Amino acid sequence: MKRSSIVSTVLALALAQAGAQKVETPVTIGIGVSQTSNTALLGQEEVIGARFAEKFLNARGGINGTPFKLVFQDTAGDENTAINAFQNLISKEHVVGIVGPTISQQAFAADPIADRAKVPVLGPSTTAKGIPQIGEYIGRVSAPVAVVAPYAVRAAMKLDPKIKKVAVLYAQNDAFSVSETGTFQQTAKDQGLNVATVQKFQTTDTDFTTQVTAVLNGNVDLVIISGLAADGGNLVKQLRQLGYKGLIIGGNGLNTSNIFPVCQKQCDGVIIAQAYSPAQPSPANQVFVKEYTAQYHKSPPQFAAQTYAAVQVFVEALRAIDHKKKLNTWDLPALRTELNRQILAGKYKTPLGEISFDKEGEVIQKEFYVAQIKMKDAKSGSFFYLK
Ligand code: 1QQ
Repeated sequence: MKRSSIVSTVLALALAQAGAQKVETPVTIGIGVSQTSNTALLGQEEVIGARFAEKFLNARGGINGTPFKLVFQDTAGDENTAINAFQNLISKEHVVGIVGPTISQQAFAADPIADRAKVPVLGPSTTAKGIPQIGEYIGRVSAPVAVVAPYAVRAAMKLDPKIKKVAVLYAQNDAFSVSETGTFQQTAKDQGLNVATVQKFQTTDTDFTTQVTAVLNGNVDLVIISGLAADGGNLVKQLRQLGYKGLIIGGNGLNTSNIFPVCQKQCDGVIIAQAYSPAQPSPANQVFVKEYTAQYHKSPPQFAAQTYAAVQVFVEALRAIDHKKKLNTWDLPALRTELNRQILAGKYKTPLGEISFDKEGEVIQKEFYVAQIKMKDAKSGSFFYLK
C-alpha cells in the first residue's frame, strides 16, 4: 500500500470512529410509521401524507433547490418492530431525522433509541402525556390528548344537553388509551357528569360482550372509548348491535375512515375531536387541501395532514440551516444536533395552522375541532365537522 493511501485509510477510520460521517445527498428524512399489522389502519394515512409532502415540497424547490428524499421503514404494531425500524433508519439509512412512530405505545420504546443517538424525532400522531419529555431530541406535531380530547366531551353535551351519566371504556395495554381516558374521565367530572362505569379491554380483544353489558346496565347517555382502530371499531359495532342508543365519543385511535369497514353502518354518529380541519382557512392549508383533493379525490384526514406537517417542519428547518452553511458540508452528527435546535427555534405555517414548539418539543397549536361520522352505507361515509 502506498503511503498516501495508508494515511487516507487511517484518516477515514479515525473519522468513522469519531462518528463524523459526512451528510449524504440527497438528504434523507426517515418515515417510521405502521404500514402493516393492526396499527396500519392508523399508519396508512401517514404514509400517504408523507408521500404527498415529498412530492409537494420537492415541487417547490425541496431544500433551496436540492430535492430531499424520504425513506420508509415499517414500524408495524409492537414495541420491538418500532425499535428495529428506528435503528435501521438511524444506522443504515443515515437519516437526518425521523417522523414517527404512529402510536405512543411504540414511542415510549423507540424514541429513547433515537434520543440516545441524538437524532431528532417528530411524532405525527403520538398524543399521550409525556412524549416530548422522553428526551431532548423528541418532539411532536400532534397536539396532546390532554388538550384535544375535552373538545369532544363539550361537543357531545351541546348535541345532547340532557347527558348526565357516562360510561368510559379504554384499552389498558396501550399507553395512549390510558392517557386519553384519564383526560376523558377528568373532563367528564369537571363538566358535572356522573361516570357510572369504567370498563377495560385489550387492543387485541374482539369480543366486548362483558363491557357492553356493563354499559347497558349502567343506563348511560354517553359512552367514551379510548382504544385503537380495530378494537375501537368493533366496540362501537357491538354497542349498537346489543342495543345501546345514546351518543358515542371515540378517541384519537378511532380517528380514521379506516374504521368504517369495521363498524360499518354502526359507525354513524360517533363524535371525534380533531387537531386538523380541511376548512382551516390559512393559505398553507387551502393549497394543501386543493392539491391533496385533486390527487386522492377526498379531503385530507387528520393523520395525513399531521404527517405532512412533520415533514414540512423538517424541510423548513433544513432550509434555514442550508442558508447558513450548505448541508453537504456538514458532518451527520453535527447536522442532526443543529436540526434539532433549528426545529425548536422556528415557526411553521402548516395545514394545522401556524405551529411552533416549546423548549421540550411540545407542539404549540391554536385551533381544534370536532367531527361526527356520517355513514352513507355500510362501507362509505365521512367526517362532518361540527361548528
Ligand atoms: C397515540 C395516538 C394514536 C392512537 C393515533 C394514531 O394518538 O398513540 O398517541
